[in-house]
Amino acid sequence: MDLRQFLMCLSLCTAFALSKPTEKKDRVHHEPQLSDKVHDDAQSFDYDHDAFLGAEEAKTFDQLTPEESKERLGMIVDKIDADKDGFVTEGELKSWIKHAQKKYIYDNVENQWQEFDMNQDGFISWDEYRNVTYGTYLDDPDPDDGFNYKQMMVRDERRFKMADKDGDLIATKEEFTAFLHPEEYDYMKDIVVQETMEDIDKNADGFIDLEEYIGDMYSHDGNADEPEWVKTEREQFVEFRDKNRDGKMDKEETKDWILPSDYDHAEAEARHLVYESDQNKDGKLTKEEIVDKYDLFVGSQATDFGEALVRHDEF
Ligand SMILES: *[C@@H]1O[C@H](CO)[C@@H](O)[C@H](O)[C@H]1NC(C)=O
Ligand SMILES: [Ca+2]
Ligand SMILES: [Ca+2]
Repeated sequence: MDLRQFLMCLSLCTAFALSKPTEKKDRVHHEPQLSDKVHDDAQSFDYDHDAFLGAEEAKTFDQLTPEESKERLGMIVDKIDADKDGFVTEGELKSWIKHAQKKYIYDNVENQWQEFDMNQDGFISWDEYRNVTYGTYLDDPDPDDGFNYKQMMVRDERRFKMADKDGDLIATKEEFTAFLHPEEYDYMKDIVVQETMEDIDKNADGFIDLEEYIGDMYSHDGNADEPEWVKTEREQFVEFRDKNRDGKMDKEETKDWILPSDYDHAEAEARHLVYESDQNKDGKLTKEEIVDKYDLFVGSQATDFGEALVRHDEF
């Protein structure tokens, strides 16, 4: 379970108590890869297609004729050119790639939207969210299932208020996305760190010490020896996590652990796409330059046909 699923579970699967994990729990959030394909342009542009469109959308282009692909690509270029100056810059391309990669997040929010927007006004107020999520608890504040709904609700409200930038307790779609997927938003990083620390910091002193750190991922199994990975984690804690060597992780150290600043795949891919298609070498792309190189950006039946031949040759 990655951090995203974990956080989603915290706010949504409130009916299920999280059992103590016996396997290593991964709290670290990494930027996902742009594609599960190999990036080897000598073989195919499949990686670039996945990066540029997102894997799902990339598949739909493989069904189109080259003419249809070019036409749809042209329309996409208009969207990428955010400042409408007729050029696509590396920065605009990078933002586009990041957006395409997060499509599954927007889809996820879209799928949940109707359920929470009870009055269908295009916004989700805290009252709506609370009523839908905690309605049964509010009706019966003392349920027998032993689950601490109160604590969960207080925590959700705090996160909701953090996501709600203008403080009106009504979430726009963007704000609600930040609420459900806080690790995707810079302005939510502090609350992601805070929630994680509260989970792990059992003695509530505001720090994560070595035993709390290990206790979060491994529960002692009687007198059994600690597995090798637990010993490795102990070393990791001492050598890398606890940077100032005071024996415990503070907020900053916890942040470096769960939200590492990863290699920026989207930026590298944007640079690559510009480099490969910038004919007059002015550092930015016109629609014409992009459409000329359409097979780099998007698939079509033609490229699919070519790859089918390559695959056929392998047998
Ligand atoms: C939430 O539930 C309460 C109590 O049933 C009700 O008074 C209130 O109007 C509801 N709010 C919304 C936004 O549905
Ligand atoms: Ca708002
Ligand atoms: Ca420390």
